[in-house]
Amino acid sequence: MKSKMTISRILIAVTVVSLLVVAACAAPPPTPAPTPTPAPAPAPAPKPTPTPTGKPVTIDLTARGMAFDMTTITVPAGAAVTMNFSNKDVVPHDFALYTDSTAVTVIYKSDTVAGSSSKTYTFNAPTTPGTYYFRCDIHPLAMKGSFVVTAN
Ligand SMILES: [Cu+2]
Repeated sequence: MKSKMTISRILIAVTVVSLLVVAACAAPPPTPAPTPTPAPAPAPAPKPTPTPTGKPVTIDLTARGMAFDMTTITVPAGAAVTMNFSNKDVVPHDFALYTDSTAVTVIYKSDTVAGSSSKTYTFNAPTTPGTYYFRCDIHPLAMKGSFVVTAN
């Protein structure tokens, strides 16, 4: 009786092992993992030009007789402004652009232009449409105006 049990157990064990072997053989060979194709390197995005960013605009601003020849300068939002600044006086002037007439927050400030000379500046207009403020920082009460930025 005891040996019969043992034989039964052995048979069961052999059967199980056989089934496992058959199962292992029957199992489809592991498909090789597809070689990951390297993603095509994306074409380098064109680098944005740091400055200028917007539509090019040229402004000729003349200072003469302690006054600017324009009291309103209008440009499109974000314009790349080239300013030809001509100082026809004997005293120095400059061009400073502020967020408003409190002249606290500077958007752009040029170098001083000595009496009777010219300089060309480039700067970006604000990207937010609105009315800003410009002046000569040397003669802020006499030389000032509105810098209007229009929607593109
Ligand atoms: Cu001035």
